[in-house]
Amino acid sequence: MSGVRKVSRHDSDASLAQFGQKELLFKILVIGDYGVGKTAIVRRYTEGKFSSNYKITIGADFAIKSLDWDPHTKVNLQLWDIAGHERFGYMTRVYYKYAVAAALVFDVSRIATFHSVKKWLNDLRDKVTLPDGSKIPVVLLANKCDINQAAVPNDQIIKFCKENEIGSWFVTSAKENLYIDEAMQHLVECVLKAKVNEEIRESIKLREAPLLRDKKLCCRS
Ligand SMILES: Nc1nc2c(ncn2[C@@H]2O[C@H](COP(=O)(O)OP(=O)(O)O)[C@@H](O)[C@H]2O)c(=O)[nH]1
Ligand SMILES: [Mg+2]
Repeated sequence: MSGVRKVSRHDSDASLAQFGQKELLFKILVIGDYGVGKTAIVRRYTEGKFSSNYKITIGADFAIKSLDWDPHTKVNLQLWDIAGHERFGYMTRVYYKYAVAAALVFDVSRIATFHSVKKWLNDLRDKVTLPDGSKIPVVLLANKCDINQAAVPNDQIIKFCKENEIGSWFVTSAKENLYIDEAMQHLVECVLKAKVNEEIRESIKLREAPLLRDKKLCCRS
């Protein structure tokens, strides 16, 4: 049995155009060392539950969370739990394929899991980019903040984020339900912003195209 309940598969880019509503599907990866709370975070976020005893999950698995983002937009998040592959310390390209964002998790009470974050980030950035070639948005989650034994000082986390171009980090607790909604909300905002930028770039390219006489100049941004 898997640790994350499969809810349903949604068709990519399903359209609610007839209701004047746009529906988006974002694949979001949840990665990090074994035991940091990835499954707990996904469960908390998608089902509102916490358990201290999850079965080890085998194989890639995902859960869906639907957000009514604004009156015109519904966002379906497909959260991919790493599902028992942590022991390898990296993931296959197939798992990363089509992902538009990632939550990178470590356990604040175990410094070794923080040291692994760099490895996860390198693997991620090596294997996946947004369609325009830019880095996918990443949020760093310092989980289990309810445990009063923070082994990783905040300044180390801040320094790491700065050095590795991670825009934001959140102190979270799947157990106490702290800052998980906020972190995911932030990640979706980043994806929407990246998507908007891409759309603008596309429209600029389209508008510029008839003006270009020299083909060699075409489509360079
Ligand atoms: N105290 C505390 N324990 C947590 C938290 N999140 C997860 N855990 C516990 O940490 C263990 C590993 O969690 P799990 O979600 O299976 O980790 P995963 O291997 O990264 O998927 C389980 O016993 C969870 O109950 C948290 O925020 N606080
Ligand atoms: Mg798990």
